[in-house]
Amino acid sequence: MLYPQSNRFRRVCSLNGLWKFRTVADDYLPREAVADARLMAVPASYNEIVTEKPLRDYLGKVLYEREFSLPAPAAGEKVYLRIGAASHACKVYLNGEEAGGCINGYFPADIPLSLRDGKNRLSVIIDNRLNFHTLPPGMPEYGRLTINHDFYNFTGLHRDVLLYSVPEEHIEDIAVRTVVGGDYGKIAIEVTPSGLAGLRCTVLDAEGKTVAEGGCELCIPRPRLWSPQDPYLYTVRVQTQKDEYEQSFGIRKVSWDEKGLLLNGERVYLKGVGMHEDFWILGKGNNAAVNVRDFELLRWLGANSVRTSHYPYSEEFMHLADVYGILVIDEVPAVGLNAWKGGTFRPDRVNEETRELHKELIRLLAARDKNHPCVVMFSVANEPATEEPASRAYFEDVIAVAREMTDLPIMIAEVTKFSQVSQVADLVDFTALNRYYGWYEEHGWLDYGAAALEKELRQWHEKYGKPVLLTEFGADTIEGLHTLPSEAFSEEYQTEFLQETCKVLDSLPFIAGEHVWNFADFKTKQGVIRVRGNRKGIFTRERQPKMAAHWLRRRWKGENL
Ligand code: BDP
Repeated sequence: MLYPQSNRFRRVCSLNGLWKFRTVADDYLPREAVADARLMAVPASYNEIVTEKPLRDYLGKVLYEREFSLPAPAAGEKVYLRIGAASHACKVYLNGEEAGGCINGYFPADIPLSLRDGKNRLSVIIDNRLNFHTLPPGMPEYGRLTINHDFYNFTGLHRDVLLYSVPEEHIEDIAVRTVVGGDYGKIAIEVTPSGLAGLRCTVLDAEGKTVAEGGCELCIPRPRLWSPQDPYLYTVRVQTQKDEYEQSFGIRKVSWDEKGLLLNGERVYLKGVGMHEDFWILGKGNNAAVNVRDFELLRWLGANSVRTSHYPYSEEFMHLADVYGILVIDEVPAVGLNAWKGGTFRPDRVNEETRELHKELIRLLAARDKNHPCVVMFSVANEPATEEPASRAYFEDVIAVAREMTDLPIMIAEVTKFSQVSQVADLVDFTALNRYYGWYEEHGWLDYGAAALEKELRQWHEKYGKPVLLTEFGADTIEGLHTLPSEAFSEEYQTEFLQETCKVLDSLPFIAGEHVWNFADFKTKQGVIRVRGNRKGIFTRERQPKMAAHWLRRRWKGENL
C-alpha cells in the first residue's frame, strides 16, 4: 500500500473538485449517468455544505459521480483509483460496472480500473449507516442513527481521490526496518513483490545526498536519529528495471519501562492532545491548510504528541507528524463499543463479526503506517465496555493480532472505573485512562475532582504496575465567557481544571504523559450537553486559542513566557 507518487514510471492525476451528488435508494445501480444531481465538493463531508436539515442528517446511500478521460496508457501500464477515505463504506463503479470499494470510513482503498478510450464515468455509492458489525458501531432505528461515540456522523469522500498509473511489473509495497546500534544504523528494505529485476536501493539524507546504496540491506554510519527535537527524515529510492519509488523514513528506537516511554533510549513524557478531523464546512474533509495550521499550533503549544482519536487520520496528516516531530498514538476506529443498554459484547451485538473487522483494521493500520517514525504506540480501542466479562476474549484476540503486526506498545483508552474492574488491563502495555473528574463527576468542584483522580490513578498503578497515561481530561468552554471566581464553561474554569489536574499528575512518579481533551472544538450530534458541538477544545473550531492554551503553552514549553 504505497501512497500514489509520480515520477518517470508513474503518473498521478487528481479527481478532487466538483462531483455530481445526490441521495439514492438502497437498490440504486449507476447504469446510466445520474440525473437530477447537484454539485458537491471533494474532498469534504456534504453535511455542513448543504442547507437542508433532512439532507444534513440523512441516513442511507448517496451517490458521487463524475466523468474523466486520460491519455492512452503505455503498454502494460495499470491504472488504479485511490480513494483516501469514504465514510463509511463505499462501492465504486466504472462505466456502470462494479470495480471495488472501501470496507471502512477511515482507510484508503486502491481499486484497479479497466478504462475505456475517451470518457469514463466513475460512480461512488457511499452508505453512512452503522450497525454492530461496523467500526464504529451504531444502531439505525426509526430512520435515525443511535451512536455512542461523540462526533458527528460526517459522510462523504473525505480524503483525496486520485488516479494513478504504475508499470505492469511494479513495486507494490516497501517496508523500511531500521535498527540503531552504536555508531551505525542498519536498514533492511523489504520490497514486495520480491524478485523484481534490477532491484537497487539508495538512501538519501535530507539534503538529497546519497548516504548508502546497494541491495536491501544497508548501513548508514553515524545516522541522525529521528526525534521530536530533530525530526530528521531519510528517503530510500527503490529502483527496478521498470519502476521507481521514493519512500521517506526515520531512524528511531521506541522502548518502554515501568515509568513510561523511551525514544532512542531517552525518557519522553507525552505532552499533547486528543484531536479530531473536523473543521467548519469541510466536516471531515482532508485539507492541507487546516492540517498545516494544526501542526503549527501543536508546535506553538510545545506539544510533543497526539492521539489520532478515534480513528486513523489521513496519510497527509501522518506525513506532517513525521516532519514536525509529533509522536503519534495511532488509534483504530473502535470507539463507541460501550454504553449500549443491555450490554455491548453480546452474540447479537459487538460479536465475532465485529471482531474480525477489528482485527482486519488493525492489520491495515499497521501496514499503512509502518514507515512513519512518528508512530510510537497503537491504541486498539477507545472506551470499550471492558467491565463486561466477554470483553476479555474479544480483546485477547484483537491484541494478539496487534502484537503480530507491531513491536510498539499497545494501549486501550479506558473509561471503565477502577472499581468496575477492567477485564483487559493486564493485556496492554500502558494503562491509559480517560477521566473527567471536575467535569462529568464532581462538576464544579475541582478540589474534590483532583482528590478523586489521584486516588484512582494510584489504584490502577498499584494493581497493574504499568505506566499510566491520562489520555483524556478536559472541560467544555465557551470562548469569551469569563467568570471570577471561575464557573463551569468559562475560560477561567477550563484553565483551572487543567492546572489542578496537572498538579496531581506532577505529584505521581508513574505518569507517562498527559493528553488534553480536545485540541479544538468539534461537531457532535445534537444534545443537551452540547452547545454547537463539543467545546472542550483548547482552540476554537476556527483554531484560535482559548485562555487555557496559553497556560498549557507555558507549562509544556517550560519557559517563563
Ligand atoms: C470521552 C470520549 C470522547 C468524548 C469525551 C467528552 O472518549 O470521545 O468526546 O468523552 O465527552 O468519554 O467530551
